[in-house]
Amino acid sequence: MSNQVIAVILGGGAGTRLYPLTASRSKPAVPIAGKYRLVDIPISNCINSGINRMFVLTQFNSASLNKHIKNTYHFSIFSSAFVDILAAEQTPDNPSWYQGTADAVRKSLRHLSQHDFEYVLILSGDQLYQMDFQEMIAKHRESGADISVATIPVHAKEASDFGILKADANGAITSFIEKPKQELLPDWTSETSEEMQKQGRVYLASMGIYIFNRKLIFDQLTEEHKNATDFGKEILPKSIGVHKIMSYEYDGYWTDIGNIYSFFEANLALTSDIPPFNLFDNSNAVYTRARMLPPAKISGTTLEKTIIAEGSIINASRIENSVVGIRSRVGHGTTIVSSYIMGSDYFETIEEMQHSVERGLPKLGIGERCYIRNAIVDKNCRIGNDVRINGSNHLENTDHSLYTIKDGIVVVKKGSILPDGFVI
Ligand code: ADQ
Ligand code: ADP
Repeated sequence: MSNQVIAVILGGGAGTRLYPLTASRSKPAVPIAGKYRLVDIPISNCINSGINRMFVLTQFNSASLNKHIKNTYHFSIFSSAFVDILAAEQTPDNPSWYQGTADAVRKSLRHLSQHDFEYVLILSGDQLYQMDFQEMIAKHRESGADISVATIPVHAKEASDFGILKADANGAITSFIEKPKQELLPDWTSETSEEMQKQGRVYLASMGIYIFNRKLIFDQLTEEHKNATDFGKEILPKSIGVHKIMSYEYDGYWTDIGNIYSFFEANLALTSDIPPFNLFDNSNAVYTRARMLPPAKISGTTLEKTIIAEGSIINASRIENSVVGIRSRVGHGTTIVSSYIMGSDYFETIEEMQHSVERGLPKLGIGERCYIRNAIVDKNCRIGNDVRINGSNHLENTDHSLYTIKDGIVVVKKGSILPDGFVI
């Protein structure tokens, strides 16, 4: 079945919701879980589902994304597999960036048309989940659908963030509204399973995962809705009653990680005893670049519910409920609580460290006697000694040259230098 499906991964719009993590890289390249990048999630799901032809659509083409894809996804020359990045590009007839999800797919049609496939699987690039797409494709085919939408029951408090739909007893979608206002919600409840009802999850949300039949995607984007820019706002609601559009209900773990708060929560959730997203699953491996890093070295540190990635050198006093990424260096006496430290892209040599110290520059990594709580520290930061970062809801949202505060989470920008004694 794999050669009947081609996947299109939507790698991000303007990227403002994950700012400042997207200030100097495209969204698919944002590092997660200490050693992966966002784009590894949908790509791994595709590979584990036997789908091995993928386009990643991105608004701008960062060096880190290119390098990551090029160095990670190597396929045999005897297979048709590929992961290709399509960055929004100006051509004589397309002077602009992707205007939205449908517009992004429209501009990729000329690349898609060169391949053999029956179905196109459209995926978001900012979700954490492990899903077997073959089951969804089989249902799509069995039901004779033109379009299938993966759906999941959600609570009232999240329902306004999603496309919400209603389906009949056979799963055919009968109505759809993109991000309904809270006051409209009473009209949009569904008869979800008993278990879901018990949890208060009575709204059927679109997961932003779609299957379209080949002919239909071309027809819709070039003729029927040739000016539509979004799937959720335009294409899906307008397809109801015109095409057969089915709901594929999913009941596994799935979370949107499109903003700083949800990104932070999803990373920290990986540290619980049995995390809902399982990195330790043989049959659902998450792929990433093989970096040949040395094992982590830890001394004198109390670790509680913490992930430490390869290449790290940790001398901290205590690290709790945190994710510590590749090549992190943390000095003596430091405490880190509920934080995501992304790590570094390179090691500093002993000479470079001495040179930094002589120039009064903090060494790469986190210094001594620091206290860091509720923070995301982006890659390649130099945090001096006795620095205090204490994220909390009392802090106002701000954007400083070295850090941004969003929803009480302090995000230290990539490559920032925080001098000794700095306090946030
Ligand atoms: P959102 O995620 O809010 O809702 P959107 O911002 O359109 O919708 O993003 C969908 C995906 O496409 C994201 O991965 C995003 O990064 C990417 N994307 C957005 N604009 C893009 C562009 N111009 N070029 C390339 N990629 C782009 C959607 C649906 C809802 C559904 C939720 C589920 O519209 O109906 O409930 O996803 O998360
Ligand atoms: P990001 O992971 O933040 O998206 P990139 O992958 O674009 O960043 O950039 C990281 C790359 O930059 C790494 O491959 C690393 O080799 C290189 N790099 C950056 N700074 C240095 C440095 N001082 N010495 C060696 N390599 C560096």
